Amino acid sequence: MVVSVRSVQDVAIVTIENPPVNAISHAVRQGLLDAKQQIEADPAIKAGIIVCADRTFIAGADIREFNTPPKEPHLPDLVIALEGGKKPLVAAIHGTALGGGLEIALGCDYRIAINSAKLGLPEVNLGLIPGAGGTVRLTRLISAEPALDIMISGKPVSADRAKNLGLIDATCDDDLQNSAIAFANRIKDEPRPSQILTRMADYDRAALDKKLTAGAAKARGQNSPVAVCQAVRNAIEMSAHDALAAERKLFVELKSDPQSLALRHIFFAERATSKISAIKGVPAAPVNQIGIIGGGTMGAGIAAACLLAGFDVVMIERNDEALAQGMSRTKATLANSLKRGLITQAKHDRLIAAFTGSISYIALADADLVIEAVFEDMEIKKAVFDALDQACKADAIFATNTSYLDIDEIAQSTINPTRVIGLHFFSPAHIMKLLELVTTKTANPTAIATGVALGKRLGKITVPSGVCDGFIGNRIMSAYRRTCDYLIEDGALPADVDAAMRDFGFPMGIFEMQDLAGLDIAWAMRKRRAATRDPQERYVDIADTLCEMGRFGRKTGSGWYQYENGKATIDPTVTDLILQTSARNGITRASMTADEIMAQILATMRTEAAAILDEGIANSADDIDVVMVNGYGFPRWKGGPLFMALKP
Ligand code: T1G
Repeated sequence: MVVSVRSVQDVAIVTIENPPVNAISHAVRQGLLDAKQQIEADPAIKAGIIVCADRTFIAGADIREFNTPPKEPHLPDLVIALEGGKKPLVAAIHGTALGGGLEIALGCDYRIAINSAKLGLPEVNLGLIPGAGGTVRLTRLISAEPALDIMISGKPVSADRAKNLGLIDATCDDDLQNSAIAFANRIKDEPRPSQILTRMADYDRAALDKKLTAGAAKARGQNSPVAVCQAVRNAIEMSAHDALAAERKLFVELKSDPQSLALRHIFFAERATSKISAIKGVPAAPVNQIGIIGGGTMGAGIAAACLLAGFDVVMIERNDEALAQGMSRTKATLANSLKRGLITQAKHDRLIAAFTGSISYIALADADLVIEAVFEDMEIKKAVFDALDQACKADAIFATNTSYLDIDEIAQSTINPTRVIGLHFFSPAHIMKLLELVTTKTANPTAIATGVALGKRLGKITVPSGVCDGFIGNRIMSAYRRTCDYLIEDGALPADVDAAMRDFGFPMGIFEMQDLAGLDIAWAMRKRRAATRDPQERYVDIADTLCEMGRFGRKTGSGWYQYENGKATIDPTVTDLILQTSARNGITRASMTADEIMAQILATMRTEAAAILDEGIANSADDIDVVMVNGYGFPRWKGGPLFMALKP
């Protein structure tokens, strides 16, 4: 029974139990409708509460049902049935009340929530808008501007914020069910509040219009934010009946929009990446204390991520000065989280207390897992792992954060290679959600399972990768960066390529990105590989020339572009260099359109992805899409380079 009803004196308690997140499946909709009818028909019942079992209130409509024809009762009709009738309903919220879950709560007369609950209408993240009356009821209940903020951001609000907005009637401590019953006993003999659809909270039209214009402008080619803005306009300009009909029409259109299909694909793909068959049923090793070797940008960021996730962290550096710098980098990140209100002062102080450092590996005697993040040099890394072998307990798991060095070789240099994995974080490590878990030939299932569990605790999207040059993401990026070098030698200019990538939906183009990251990093790698490069492979040396000129990008004031006060401008020197290179190589330059540029970039991504799949480096095409969307700026609403290729 996904929906059950029991009563406590004259209050009915409707409990939904549809794990894992009480999503509104057809059975839940039917069960709730039956429960409402049962309450209305029972003379002994004066009021009802709707509560959910397990960890959360309803987290939304069941997204898995979206690709099949909807079955009655449809959710909008259920909400109307809940708000009708003679007896009041109280929604009792814990965990997250999201999407259709909040819309069901808006169909109730009252809403109460425990202090830790969150409430939102995140449909825009799926390329949709609320489709069960949420755009109308939320706008009319709490006023158009905060309603627009909630729907266009897709971000939930806290119970406290919801109370201040008038979205809920009360908050309570953890004893939710008894608080809800007490609340119901207080209101059961009171006149029912007016239905939300008959209300219209005041709003400032001028301020709203500014937000609506800004919201649509920020959409950057995405359809659902624009639809949210339209739905809010409808909610204040149309009758409730017409606004509901208009919302339904917009929702149905968006449900078959390729952008929504792509976003729903990515939603499930992200949750599937860490379901690795090789570790099914294998318990992760317990991890309480994590050692971080290296306090540079990555080491300090990883230390912050681990502290914020509740681990004890010991940072190791080679001398006192480097240790002090590394620890202060991590503490600065924690201070910033405090300043931005992401953590409380009490939590901040606990994290600082959980953070220690040493220049001696002896401090790692109790570490359960150690993440190495030192300079990208194989000999230096091997020396670190040798020291770890001497200092750490026999069952400690070792991980390297290397971006491209051979982890099999590192593992083979240790006493017990089965406990060595790669954990490739992306900078800034405490913010970027992507984590590539690199499994060596020798890694044992416990080490892999522990890496997956760590990723979950850190709130990461953990994608398994085999060992190869660049793993999944950097390998694909190196391939399409080469293609972009070919394109500028063949006739395009960096600004053309960057504009094409931005128009496609990337936050920035590949040349802007190199100037931001620094051209010297890739230059050093190209020089290291020069001796082994395939002489038959086309090689464009324009970037090398820029580096020889000391043009490393933003940090030197010029790279592919010239920088004045942080603003990029096209530099004729670079244009001339490109033209001369084409001439020197006998290439007759030909201009190309943005579509032609993107077609070549996408083709390269897919070719490299196919090789990665053939070599067994990635487990699935979906995993590769997840990497490109979460680590390389591929527009989420296009689903990834491989999902796009499947489009009819
Ligand atoms: N439908 C189906 N399955 C869902 C689901 C949903 N709405 N939400 C989560 N799951 C599954 C998920 O795939 C995973 O499955 C498991 O639950 C745990 O999820 C009409 C149209 C609630 C904050 O967009 O944001 O209502 O991998 O790993 O990190 O207007 O899930 O275990 O097999 O993410 O603790 C609107 C989406 C829907 C919320 C929990 N609602 N979900 O996070 O667990 S559209 C949403 C989330 C809608 C109406 C519209 C998160 C979470 P498995 P998880 P988590």
